Amino acid sequence: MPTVRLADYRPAVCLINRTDLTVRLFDDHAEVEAQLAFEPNPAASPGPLELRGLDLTLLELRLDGEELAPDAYRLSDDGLVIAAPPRRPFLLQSRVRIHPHTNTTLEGLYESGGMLATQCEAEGFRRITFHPDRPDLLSRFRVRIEADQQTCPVLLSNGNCVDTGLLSGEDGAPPRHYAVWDDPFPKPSYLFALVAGRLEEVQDTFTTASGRPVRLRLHVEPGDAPYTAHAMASLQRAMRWDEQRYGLEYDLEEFNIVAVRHFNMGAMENKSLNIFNSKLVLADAETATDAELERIESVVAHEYFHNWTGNRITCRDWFQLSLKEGLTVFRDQSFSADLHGLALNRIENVAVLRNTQFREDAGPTAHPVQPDAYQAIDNFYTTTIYEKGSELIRMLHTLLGEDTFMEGMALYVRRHDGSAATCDDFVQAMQDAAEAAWAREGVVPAPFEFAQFRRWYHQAGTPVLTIHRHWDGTAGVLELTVEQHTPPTPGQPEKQPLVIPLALGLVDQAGQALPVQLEGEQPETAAAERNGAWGAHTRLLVIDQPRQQLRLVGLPPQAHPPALSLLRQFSAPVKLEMGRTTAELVHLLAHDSEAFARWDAAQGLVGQAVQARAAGHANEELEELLIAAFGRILADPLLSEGSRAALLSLPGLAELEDASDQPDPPALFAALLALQRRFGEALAEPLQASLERCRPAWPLAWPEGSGARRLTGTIWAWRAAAGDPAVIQAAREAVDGGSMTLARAGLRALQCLPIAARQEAVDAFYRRWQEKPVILDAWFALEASAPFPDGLERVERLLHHPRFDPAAPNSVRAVLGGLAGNPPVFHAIDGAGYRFMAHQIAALDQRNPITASRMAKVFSRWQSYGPERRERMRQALTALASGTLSTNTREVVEQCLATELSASGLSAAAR
Ligand code: B3K
Ligand code: ZN
Repeated sequence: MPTVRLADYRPAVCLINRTDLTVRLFDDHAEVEAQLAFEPNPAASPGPLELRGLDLTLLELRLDGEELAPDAYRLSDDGLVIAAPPRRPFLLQSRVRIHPHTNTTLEGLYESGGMLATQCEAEGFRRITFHPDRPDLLSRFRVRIEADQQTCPVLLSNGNCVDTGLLSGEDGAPPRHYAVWDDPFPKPSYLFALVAGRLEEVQDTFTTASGRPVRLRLHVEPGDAPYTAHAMASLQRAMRWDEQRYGLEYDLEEFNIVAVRHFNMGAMENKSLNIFNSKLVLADAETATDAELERIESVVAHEYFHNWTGNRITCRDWFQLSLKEGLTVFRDQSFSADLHGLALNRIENVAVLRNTQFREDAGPTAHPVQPDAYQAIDNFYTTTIYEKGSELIRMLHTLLGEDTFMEGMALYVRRHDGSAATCDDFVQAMQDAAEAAWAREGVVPAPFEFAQFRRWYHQAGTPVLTIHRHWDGTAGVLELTVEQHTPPTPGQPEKQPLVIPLALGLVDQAGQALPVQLEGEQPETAAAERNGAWGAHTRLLVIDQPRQQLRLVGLPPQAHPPALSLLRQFSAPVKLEMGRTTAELVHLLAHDSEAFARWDAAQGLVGQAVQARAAGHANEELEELLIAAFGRILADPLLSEGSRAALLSLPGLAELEDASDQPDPPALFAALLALQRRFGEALAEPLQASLERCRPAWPLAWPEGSGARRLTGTIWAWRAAAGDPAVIQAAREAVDGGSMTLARAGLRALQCLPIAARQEAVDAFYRRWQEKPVILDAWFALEASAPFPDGLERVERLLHHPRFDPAAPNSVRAVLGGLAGNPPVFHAIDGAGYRFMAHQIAALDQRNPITASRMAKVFSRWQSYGPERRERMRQALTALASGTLSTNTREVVEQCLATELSASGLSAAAR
């Protein structure tokens, strides 16, 4: 499969004005008639016209009404080329046959639970009809759908429905009908959508800021309507928020969401017809956890926000994917933070970033936020494009401040609305707004160079900041030496220094915040003004040199240096390396007024405690300190239950692995469990008291009570690990209660304990939810990650379970992802877990390459493990590589096997 390169980008030879489709749906196939109105592109030199097409049977091809002579075009496996298209506007008509009912890739048009639905991003449209199918070609779509009225009463596409009616058929044939949809906004083909089926509809309305009514409809499988209220309310909140914060209004008379059971990812932002994985639509407190409700709210918002950042301004080519994804993630994170509080939201997002993106950035599939080459674009819907992309936008926001950032956004929208843009266009709009603001405010010199900031888009790898300090206790001067370094990544051995916003604070011996004043600056008041949203006691520094010295002056002279609270609010996606002592971290955990840095201190300490246990010798002293600190946190009246739960949360396994040299995942996993038992035993009383305090909040409706429920989950896990019979019973009984959050907290608390109550709870959950596939996936995941010796047989049984649907990516991910998250079984030293996984991925790849290639990334860190695991994983990868693989999976497997990563890129990463 050839590599696609950004350097090869050329404007299309022809533009398209209109894409008119007639889609005729039948029981076992569909026929698609397309009329494409082309015209020569003045920005391109003449050349052959390339249309893409996959698994299409061409029935007819006409140019301006005339059948095209066989020698006028060339048909191949992946498209059709017209050697010499007319140098004037022309109409190309094609008619093809496709087979949605046997399409297991879940791309293009396919069947799911009796309905037909599409997924076109990135390159699915070519499975529907011949088309250039590139994001920089925007055209107006008009779509006529014809189908059996009984099996497909609902017919949907983008835009407004302009006509419906009955078709006169043959006598005795089942009645057929049609609907015509017109989308007034030109769009790229990846935003096309079509849905046909028997669907139940839930309606509501929204009136835009300028007073236009919008009809909102959610379409779900019959029987699911009672579970749609949360998604609908989330949509309305998102629509309002985008008006209020960004001044961006919805632009059509209707907005539709369809829930589909078989879906490769979370959801898709097709213009006015969002298609969602049903697990991200169907939810209430009884059927979904608080975390799931919050995720649904944020994904509904994310897809809605794409209407401006993605649809109206789209991507010129797929190398610009983060233009829409990074920005839209930033927008959905801001939305959630506005609704539920910035501090906890930021902590959650950073935990995800560290456990997924940092891991990706340190392995063989590391790539820049703007990659410059790929084989299968689907492999690039990664946490780097999304989450790191969002961090880049956040850094711009941090560096420019809210007002200037919003001016940059407005400029970006003004310049590029209705067109396909690049990441560079976005940064340019920000730069222009910033330079205007700096000129207005007399800011000289510029606080940073945009050209240097742009390197973030092109350089892969997580930068490491190494900080050394020198304390002059007599003068009250703290000298910091900050060095930045980005480790090598595949294809990028050398890295350039970046612009890194570093937010910093100081905490004195008594736990008070000290003002941060750089040498040569005015004290206090000036700092407060300059820092804006950060407040007087946080200083935002710009690190842009390989090595930089900073002198913090005006500090009270004393023997002990103040504690350094660094990277507040996680001001940049970097790792810190500095010799902070346990005492200093404990001090920050007790006193830091900034929530993120405080949480981060706890994470660092717990991480050390886990590593010590995994290495075979518990650090008693550290554990005692943590127990005392957690005791204080549990009793601290100034903290919310949610903050307590966050401070008590344990680091993720991926992050722990990345912080170890040759990690031993089963040992880390056992250490985490043992530590929970230790905390549960040592903190019995404060945990019990906190439980009593949380209990009255259990029945409150989300988002109320979610902090208390989360803390309850932690307490249950720790106390159950310590063997508390009352907690074990409460956890078991929660499965039969009215809150899914508590039910799953109970299951989690019991999950790793080889006791009868565990199996009883799991069985009870199954009995209760066996008819609801979306919910039952949680059961599949639980069973697949049960850390018991019969692990692989258990997984094998799950894969053959009558309720397991191999065509549903959710279920496949539940079982295979559950196995990958089951260290003692997946990482068994004999390699049986790896072999099993490789075998399953190879089989899955035959049906669904997108889901298979994602799963293949479970092997990506093979080189970081000890010699035995490394060899067994390599064998599993090699076995995969020796079989027939899709382009998607082959690309991932080959990246993993390529050994160009230098030792330094692989060694234990800094924290
Ligand atoms: N844009 C889609 C993702 C499409 C993935 C294609 N393989 C969802 C989103 O990011 O909103
Ligand atoms: Zn998106």
